[in-house]
Amino acid sequence: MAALSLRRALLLLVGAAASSLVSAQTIVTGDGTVVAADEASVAPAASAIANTTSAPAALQLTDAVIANLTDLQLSNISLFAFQPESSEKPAATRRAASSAAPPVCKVFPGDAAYPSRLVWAVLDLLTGGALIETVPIGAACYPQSGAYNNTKCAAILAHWTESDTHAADPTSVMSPLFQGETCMPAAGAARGARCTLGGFPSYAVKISNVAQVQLAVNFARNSGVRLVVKNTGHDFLGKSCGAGALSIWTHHLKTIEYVARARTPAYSGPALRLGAGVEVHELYRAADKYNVTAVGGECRGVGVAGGYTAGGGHSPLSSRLGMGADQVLSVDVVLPSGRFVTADETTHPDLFWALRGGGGATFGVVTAMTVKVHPRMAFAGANFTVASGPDTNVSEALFWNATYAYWRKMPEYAARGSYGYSTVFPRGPPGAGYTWSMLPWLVPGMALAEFQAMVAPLLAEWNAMGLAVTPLWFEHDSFYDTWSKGNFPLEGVANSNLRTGSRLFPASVWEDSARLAALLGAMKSIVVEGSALIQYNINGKAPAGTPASATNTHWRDAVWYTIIGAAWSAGVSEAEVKTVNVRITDDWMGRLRPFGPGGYGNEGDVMEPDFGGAFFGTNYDRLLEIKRSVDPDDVFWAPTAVGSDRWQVSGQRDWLTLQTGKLCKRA
Ligand SMILES: Cc1cc2nc3c(=O)[nH]c(=O)nc-3n(C[C@H](O)[C@H](O)[C@H](O)COP(=O)(O)OP(=O)(O)OC[C@H]3O[C@@H](n4cnc5c(N)ncnc54)[C@H](O)[C@@H]3O)c2cc1C
Ligand SMILES: *[C@@H]1O[C@H](CO)[C@@H](O)[C@H](O)[C@H]1NC(C)=O
Ligand SMILES: *[C@@H]1O[C@H](CO)[C@@H](O)[C@H](O)[C@H]1NC(C)=O
Ligand SMILES: *[C@@H]1O[C@H](CO)[C@@H](O)[C@H](O)[C@H]1NC(C)=O
Ligand SMILES: *[C@@H]1O[C@H](CO)[C@@H](O)[C@H](O)[C@H]1NC(C)=O
Ligand SMILES: *[C@@H]1O[C@H](CO)[C@@H](O)[C@H](O)[C@H]1NC(C)=O
Ligand SMILES: *[C@@H]1O[C@H](CO)[C@@H](O)[C@H](O)[C@H]1NC(C)=O
Ligand SMILES: *[C@@H]1O[C@H](CO)[C@@H](O)[C@H](O)[C@H]1NC(C)=O
Ligand SMILES: CC(=O)N[C@H]1CO[C@H](CO)[C@@H](O)[C@@H]1O
Repeated sequence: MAALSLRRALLLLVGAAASSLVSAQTIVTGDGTVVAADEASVAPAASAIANTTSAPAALQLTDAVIANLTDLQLSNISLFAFQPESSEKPAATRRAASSAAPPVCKVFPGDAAYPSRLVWAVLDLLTGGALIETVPIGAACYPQSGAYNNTKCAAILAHWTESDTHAADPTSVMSPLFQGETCMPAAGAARGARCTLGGFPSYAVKISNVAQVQLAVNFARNSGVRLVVKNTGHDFLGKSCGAGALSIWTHHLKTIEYVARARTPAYSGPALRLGAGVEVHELYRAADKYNVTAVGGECRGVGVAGGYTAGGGHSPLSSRLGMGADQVLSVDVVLPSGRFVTADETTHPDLFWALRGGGGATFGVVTAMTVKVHPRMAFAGANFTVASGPDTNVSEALFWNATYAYWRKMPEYAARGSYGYSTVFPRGPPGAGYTWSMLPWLVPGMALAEFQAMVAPLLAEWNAMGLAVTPLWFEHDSFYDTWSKGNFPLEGVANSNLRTGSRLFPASVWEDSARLAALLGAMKSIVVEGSALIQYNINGKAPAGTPASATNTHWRDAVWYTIIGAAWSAGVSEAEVKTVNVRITDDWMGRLRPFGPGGYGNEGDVMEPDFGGAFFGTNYDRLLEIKRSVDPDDVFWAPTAVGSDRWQVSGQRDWLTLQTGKLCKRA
């Protein structure tokens, strides 16, 4: 749509809004004056919000721009206006003022009130040609899709499990389950096979400046169209897709600037200013360039200033330097009203608190943030693999005894600043054994000799059991080398038909040996029944001096963070799919909840029964209050986000919520 010229869009407008336009070439302005409808009269407003990549915040939508458009009496221009000040007042005042019944559902394609193509063309014009009419990533593989391209299909299939493939697409997400898997790429998709949008948004704005975000937010709020924010698409719960929605695609906001001396009431020192689209590998490379250490995830492509920090953000550095959210000094955000503000300790402090851990797609669209960085430091660590099974000399009993020995020491390691990231996978059906891979275990700032001394008692305990493990030790003088030189795995994404859930276990469980034994037994039983286990031995405390944030309170006393999950084969019966899903939420999670009431919302179970308490802890009530105050009408909505329970996606089963239906208020 980028090719739409201003002139053509105007002509389109003329066709639809003849009453305010005398002819194709003129416009009647507010005071009745007839002016030529050409670039000279309309372009100033449009060019004032044209794009830039160098300073995204330099271009903002202002009342003056809207006034210019309004003066021209272009049809539907009110669709792009800010929320009137009166409704920015506290919720109680506003409720009394507006008597009209709120809409029951977000406007959906096919509804009479859904914006016409013409109206979308105006949005495209105003955003400088940034509107994309979306096409499913897999459409290239479907002969009947209108986007068939066998070469492209082969490339998508070859790179399907790489996060870049999905981050680079306007709508693709890495948990395709929630999109409905309605257009999965497949070699030789049968002629006639259907490829539909399913849970993909209908339109996306490819963002390069703040004004475009404001236009999209205003448009969604005024038109009633569902709004989605997509950055990289890593979300585990379907939070970055949604049927019929307009998506704000932040991936291209890539600026990284070094700030030598950032100053806030709580901090004085170096920082990095990050655009919303910056990914973990980009952050780490920049930090290395500036000779500092920055906090990000363990993987390559997660969006640091997007969902990662918004949800708390765990890191290989967390046990020493805190969570991702603990690094934030200020946040630039477009609010649900369309207004652009910077929130920090002193300005908009409630918002600043909420944006650090209170979840993505809830309080607005973050366009940039400033995060503190730390001195370059050395790292020591190790990785190893323990496998049991008929082709090994490790019995299952020995495997579990060795695993228990490690699990028992988690509080001790967490207290020393350890980050232990490992996976336990069943190697096949019962009896095939298990593989436990440490990927890696490290301590920021520790020398190798000290690290080896810390690990030695565990190795000795294993030796006494008859298990010989020879770790691969490593030592690097920077985090970038530690992270990039082969000690971390490249994680595959976009598996089909996969459901996961997560739990955080507090150190207090370890103080009661009977409870600890019960927890370890429960975890073992889940893996024995076929779950994968992704586990992190971590210390989620906030470092001294960190301003209070909305980070899930369950992170703060956690020493063990776990993700469990299972997949099912394509084409199995609905009953079998239900069995797997119910087992995860009710049975497996149910066994773990008594020991760990919290889960990590960024990697949680979309069906978590008390998602507020589990994903936000004791912060939930205050977060809900802030949500209701900045977004009383729920312009922003995402499954399991704060306040999300008053809406639901229609047509869903009670054991799994996908993003494939119309979003409606709960009865
Ligand atoms: C392979 C893999 C590895 C991971 N590793 C880690 C890890 O090491 N540590 C960790 O803590 N987590 C990790 N995660 C989880 C990750 O933190 C979440 O998936 C996170 O939400 C991703 O954010 P995103 O912006 O990249 O993804 P998206 O899916 O694009 O967005 C996630 C959520 O944030 C919202 N959002 C995105 N950008 C913005 C914005 N600018 N303003 C407002 N809302 C926004 C979206 O609407 C959505 O609700 C991992 C996930 C995967 C799949
Ligand atoms: C509004 O329009 C006037 C007249 O064309 C122009 O001079 C001015 O720069 C415009 N203002 C904005 C903010 O676009
Ligand atoms: C937006 O920016 C891109 C990249 O600089 C440029 O190619 C494009 O022409 C710009 N579009 C408009 C409408 O200015
Ligand atoms: C098909 O896809 C390839 C690879 O993305 C691209 O180079 C080519 O231009 C596409 N062909 C057509 C006809 O669009
Ligand atoms: C990088 O940082 C370390 C730790 O602060 C310091 O010792 C070293 O001199 C710095 N190197 C350069 C090239 O500035
Ligand atoms: C340690 O990690 C490296 C890099 O991922 C890998 O090549 C090696 O096989 C691992 N070794 C063990 C013992 O797990
Ligand atoms: C595992 O531990 C149990 C309990 O301590 C012990 O009885 C058993 O002999 C151990 N088995 C192996 C193979 O180490
Ligand atoms: C298993 O075999 C390896 C070498 O193949 C040996 O080092 C180890 O001690 C053996 N372990 C047991 C429990 O027999
Ligand atoms: C929301 C709104 O005002 N939509 C209008 C936009 O303009 C078209 C064409 O005039 C109308 O049909 C819509 O009702």
